[in-house]
Amino acid sequence: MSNCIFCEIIEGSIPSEIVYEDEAVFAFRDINGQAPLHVLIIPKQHIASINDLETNNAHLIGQLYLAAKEIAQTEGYTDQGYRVVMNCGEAAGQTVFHLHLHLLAGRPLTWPPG
Ligand code: DGP
Repeated sequence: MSNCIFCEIIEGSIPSEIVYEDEAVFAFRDINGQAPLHVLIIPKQHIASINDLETNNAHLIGQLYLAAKEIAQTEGYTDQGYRVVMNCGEAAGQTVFHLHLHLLAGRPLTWPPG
């Protein structure tokens, strides 16, 4: 999709530090990391937010979580623990309207989040 930063990252026209890629999923380090590990896991298909999900996206959402599990394992955080979170809408802090999971690890993560 034009005018989408994350679509441009998938295409490679905006550089990123890629940590995972398969036929449907792309993952790269957050430019403004909030923890020693902060990776964004996104579908290659442009979907703006959770509000735009449809029933036929259910498998894709599972693929995002399986990628999170694999990246956490590759980066060495399986046993220590990690957080996977998806913001939906401006009040929740969503700033980029291309669906993305945040994968965070490497420091104590408090609850509830701010
Ligand atoms: P959210 O606030 O949930 O929409 O998260 C968007 C995240 O995207 C935020 O943590 C910063 C990150 N981000 C925005 N622009 C870029 C970029 O050009 N490159 C990378 N690597 N991350 C970006």
